[in-house]
Amino acid sequence: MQVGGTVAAAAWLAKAREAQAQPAGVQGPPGPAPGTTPGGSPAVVAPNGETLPWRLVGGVKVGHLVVGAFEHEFASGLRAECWGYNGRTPGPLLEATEGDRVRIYVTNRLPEPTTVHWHGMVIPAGMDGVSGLTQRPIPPGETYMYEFTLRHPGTYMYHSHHDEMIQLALGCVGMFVVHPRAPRGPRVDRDFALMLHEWKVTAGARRPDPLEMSDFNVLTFNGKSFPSTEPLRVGRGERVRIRLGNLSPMSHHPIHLHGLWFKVTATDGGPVPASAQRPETTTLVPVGSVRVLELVPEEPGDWAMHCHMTHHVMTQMGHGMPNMVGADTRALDARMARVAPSYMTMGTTGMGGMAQMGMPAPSNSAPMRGGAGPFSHIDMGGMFTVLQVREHPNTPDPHGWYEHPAGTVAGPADAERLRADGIDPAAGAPRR
Ligand SMILES: [Cu+2]
Repeated sequence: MQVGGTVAAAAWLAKAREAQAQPAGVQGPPGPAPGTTPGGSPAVVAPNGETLPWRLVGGVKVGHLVVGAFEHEFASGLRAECWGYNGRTPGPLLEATEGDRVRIYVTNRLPEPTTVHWHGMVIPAGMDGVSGLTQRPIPPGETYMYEFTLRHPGTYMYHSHHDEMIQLALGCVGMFVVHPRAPRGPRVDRDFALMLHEWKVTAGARRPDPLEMSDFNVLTFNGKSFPSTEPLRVGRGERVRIRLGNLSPMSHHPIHLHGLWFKVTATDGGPVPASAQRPETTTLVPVGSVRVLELVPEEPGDWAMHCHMTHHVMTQMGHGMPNMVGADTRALDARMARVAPSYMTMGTTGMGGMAQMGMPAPSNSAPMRGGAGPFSHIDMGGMFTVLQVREHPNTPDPHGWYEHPAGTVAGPADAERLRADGIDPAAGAPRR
């Protein structure tokens, strides 16, 4: 009976994934999600993720989450056994509409009990998923049923509420969007959901270390580190919503967007009144919180979007190394060369250039990794992605990157122009 159910669920999920892979009427990923919600907003896109398919049974939206272990790839060259929902972390995006009744089955394939808590949702207390307090934990191998009505639209999350330190650190997290039934506020053209997370993956280890408290070395948007993060593609002048959820074990993430200003229009506690929305370029997303941003980009380009904690955008770079910046290591290098001919002390001029040196690294690690950029190597990894603002967002870029109009890219200063402007690079800074 259980085997039959599992096979049916697997077939259903496979079919849903297939449908997800080729959304009708969309040219090139990512683009607007197929269809719109009853309130008229576009469906939410989860970059690098997927949306849980519902099955309508007697007017109830029925979904199935299978909690288990699986191999997850953070970026090419870096994999680990994570825990999550339906073979992914974060789990599939749950997306429904205000007033919907949902019935969510949770099958536990972990080696220990679990629960699912619906973070931020106001539902009957017995559905809140807190192990011991509101329900018995789900034993391994068993399936529990949660059922409630989505009374309040908003952006919420879901996560384990049993053995939280282990299960959240290993990836038992996801997002849950409830659209309003009638339009609220200005209609958005694009809607994205990104979950922020952090991990400690010791080089060569099979699993992330759930006991780490501070030295996280893999930082992710929707489970991926740059350059494996899928860009967010939008049109110039479009109204864009980005829903950020943070279920990292320990860190708050100040998320920064370049080239535009945004307002925080909602949290997981509901809409922020217009009078309390202030313009920002960075917003802190504390652990256990959602921040919903709305923006209208006016300047096309490839704009960086990243956590502004510098250690969170240089995955696995430099932790545990001595500080060599500015050190004169010529004598040391000469001595070391006697025993190791190719020896060179690293980090004396900073670490930005180390990303592209292709140094030998332990297997299953992503040290000193960034990504290829249109001008040179991008030395950031981790919690970094690109907001692609285009005049024609549904037309692919011929070279994969923004084509800058002539004369709008910073470059080497022209000697004649320097002279005309009275700038002498050999002199010190101008004095007043
Ligand atoms: Cu961060």
